[in-house]
Amino acid sequence: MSLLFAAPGWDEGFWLKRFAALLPGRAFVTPQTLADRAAVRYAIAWRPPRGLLADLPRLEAIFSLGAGVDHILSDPRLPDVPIARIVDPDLTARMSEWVALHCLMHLRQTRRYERQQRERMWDDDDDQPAARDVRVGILGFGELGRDAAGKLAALGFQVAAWSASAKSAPGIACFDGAAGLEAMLARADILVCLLPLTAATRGILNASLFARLPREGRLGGAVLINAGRGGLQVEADILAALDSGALKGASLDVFETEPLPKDSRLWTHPAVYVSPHNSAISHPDAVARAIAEQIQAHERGEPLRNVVDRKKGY
Ligand code: NDP
Ligand code: OXD
Repeated sequence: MSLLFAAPGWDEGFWLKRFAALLPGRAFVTPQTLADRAAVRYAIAWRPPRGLLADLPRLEAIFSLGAGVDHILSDPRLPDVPIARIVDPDLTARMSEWVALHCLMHLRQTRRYERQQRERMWDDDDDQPAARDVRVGILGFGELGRDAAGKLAALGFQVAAWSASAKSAPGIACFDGAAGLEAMLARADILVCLLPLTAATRGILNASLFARLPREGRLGGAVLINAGRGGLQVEADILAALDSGALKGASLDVFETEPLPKDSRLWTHPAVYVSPHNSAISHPDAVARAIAEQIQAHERGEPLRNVVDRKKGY
């Protein structure tokens, strides 16, 4: 029986050493060394090559090396086995750090003061809003959205969150469904997106949505922060909204095409922060341990945790 590690572009030696230490005595294969397809029992994957996971007759489960699973579910030849994703406190905490950092950077006008420092300009004549004056709306109230919401509320922001199903949480205004989205957008000075990429959410961050954001908030316009997936956003619409004033600023960690093409205007737009899809890189030891523990539990007859609902797509 073997474990297939399929994560093109990742350092296979580094990862296989970690998995071998946690799961001693197992055979590990990669797409390049895969010879006996009938021996593969588990697949550990990040953006696996299309069709690779088909025709593995003894495959019992697929483990995503990240929290998202769109990179696996998009394979039209995906076998019908459970897919488990990473839910890890280290990853969650790092995402909340990034979200809080960017909410605070927009609140405290970091770009402006960096420019002023470069120009040796002492301009303190400013009306500084406090976090309590600013309304944050979070799209997605799952593992990541919930943690970020709690931390932003602790900083004093007025926090709301939107999910598919109805939720409640102390101190957070919760919205769900289509009507809930309208109500939440209307009070989002900062819109944070922590949604998964599914058929229902693809392209949701578009011109029509930006037009429903308030312009009268204390930041002088709405700000978009997206760390969900690049496929959630229409980049041409973001740039047009920044130019028209429908958006005041944006922080983007994910992009339609990654790496972000060199000629994208997002790189140089003065109101945009770009980070290279690393808002929440969890420690490799934490990821490997989480997957190894799942495999060991499964072999003791325990149910897999964090299994994806394939109908919902997340
Ligand atoms: P969860 O599955 O825990 O949460 C997803 C949330 O989105 C849930 O609240 C869900 O609603 C909501 N949702 C999904 N579809 C819809 C919809 N159509 N309408 C309204 N709400 C919807 O995921 P996580 O919080 O763990 O992760 C979210 C995403 O973050 C991942 O899928 C991944 O793409 C991204 N990510 C990005 C990283 C990065 O480095 N940039 C790192 C890690 C993750 P409900 O609660 O009702 O189900
Ligand atoms: C993830 C990611 O989904 O890093 O974990 O994007």
